Amino acid sequence: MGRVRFHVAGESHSSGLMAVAYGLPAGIPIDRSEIARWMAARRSAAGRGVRQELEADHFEFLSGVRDNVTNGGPLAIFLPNKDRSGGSVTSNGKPVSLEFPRPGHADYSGSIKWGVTDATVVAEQASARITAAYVAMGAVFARFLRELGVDSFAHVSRLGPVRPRRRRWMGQPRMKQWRLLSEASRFASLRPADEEAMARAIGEAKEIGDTLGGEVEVVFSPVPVGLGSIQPMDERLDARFAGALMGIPGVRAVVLGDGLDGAFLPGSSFHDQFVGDGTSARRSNHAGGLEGGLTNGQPVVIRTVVKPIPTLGAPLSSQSLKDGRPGKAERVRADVTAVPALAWIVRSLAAWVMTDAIMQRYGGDRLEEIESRLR
Ligand code: EPS
Repeated sequence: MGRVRFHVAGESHSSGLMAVAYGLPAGIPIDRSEIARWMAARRSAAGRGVRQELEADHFEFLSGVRDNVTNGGPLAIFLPNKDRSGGSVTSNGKPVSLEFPRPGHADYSGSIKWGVTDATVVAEQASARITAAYVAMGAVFARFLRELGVDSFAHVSRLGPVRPRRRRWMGQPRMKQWRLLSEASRFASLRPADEEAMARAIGEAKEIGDTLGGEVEVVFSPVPVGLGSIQPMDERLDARFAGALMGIPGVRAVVLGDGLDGAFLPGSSFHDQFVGDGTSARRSNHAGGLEGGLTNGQPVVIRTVVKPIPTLGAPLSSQSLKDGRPGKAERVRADVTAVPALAWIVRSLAAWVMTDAIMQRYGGDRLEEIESRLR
């Protein structure tokens, strides 16, 4: 467990969600309009459904803020839900019981676990609505990092059949430019031509009652050398990033740098050779800025792969939780894809891990102490 602990609670249609972060220093600016902007971006990202038009994602601080800066206490955010109906809803607005579990969802396993024949109680906990709480706090983590000069952005690097051209992030990427581009796009895309293809793919999936998964790439730069740990194993920064990002509903894989395809290249092609100028500069960044569980001074680059949403407009085969008879999975209100929204969610959780790593190495009680140590 790191220095900065982060917890969320709440259900999809309960009275609301909450996020709490412990261990943040005093003095981080709390800009409510910036948090609201992050939340609105997640909510209005392309591919989401009608629920997003219902929710306003208002938020209030329960503790941790005084005069628009953190005060060093637990930072607690409450997000009231507008839809407090208590359960999943059909597309015509009437509550249904979830008797037929959705393949790919927690419905089945959770119902067996808790001994229920209506998976609503499971779906309420397993809903990706909770990611609104991740992002509310993520905006604060990202702001902390920016105060220390560490910039970040996240973009959709794959959406169903659409595969934007891969870019190489090494040296000193023009972070501000990429951040503004990705943030301005409802698809979290870096290229208008990709947006058109993504819009088409989402439209086609919706038409046939299908859903889409994909991949988000997050980049941090500049990053100081030596964040993280070699041991204990769970404090290797690789493990911390993978653990946090795998904690997002629907995530199936976390790839550090080019670790997926690159692992099958010979070492002479994969490893990032030094330029040899006495700095941390390398000729490539296949490692994604992480070697031996530590940052190496190159941009940290991580890809997060998410499966398609399990709630399909054209439902899949299922069986009753009551008597096992075959039938179609429940058809409830849902999104076509959450991949563009995932860009904000991934950046939020990755920013938490980076915040924690910085606090571990340079930590203090006040922002200015950390700033001077980092300098
Ligand atoms: C979700 C289903 C939909 C989404 C919801 C996540 O909600 P509902 O069942 O009320 O239609 O809109 O996401 C959010 C509300 C959100 O803010 O992200 C699910 O089953 O995971």
